[in-house]
Amino acid sequence: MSERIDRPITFYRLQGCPYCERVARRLNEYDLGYHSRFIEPLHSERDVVKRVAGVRTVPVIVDENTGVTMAESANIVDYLDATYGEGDRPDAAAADAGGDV
Ligand SMILES: N[C@@H](CCC(=O)N[C@@H](CS)C(=O)NCC(=O)O)C(=O)O
Repeated sequence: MSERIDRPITFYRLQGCPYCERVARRLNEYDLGYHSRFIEPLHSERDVVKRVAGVRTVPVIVDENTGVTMAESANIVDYLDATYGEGDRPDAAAADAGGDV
């Protein structure tokens, strides 16, 4: 796992979801450890994200390092940039090595 953070980020996502992929790319770019939680495709059965974040959409992240729970891919990407970015973003190509822990 990445040593950038003490606790892996929990990442609620859905297979094939482009918004989730956007967040995954950024997590990988910053070499942040995370656990993926793939949720139920059926909207009505997405109780876990509803409970955690108050929404039934994904992506959602829970970052216990900062106490942040967040939905909406654009907000999550902004949050990751602001919290873990160090000026210029690392080359996306170099980031594909990261991933689930
Ligand atoms: N604006 C949201 C859109 C997310 C979104 O539409 N996610 C889809 C999966 S790809 C979803 O959860 N759809 C269920 C719904 O809209 O209730 C974002 O950028 O995160």
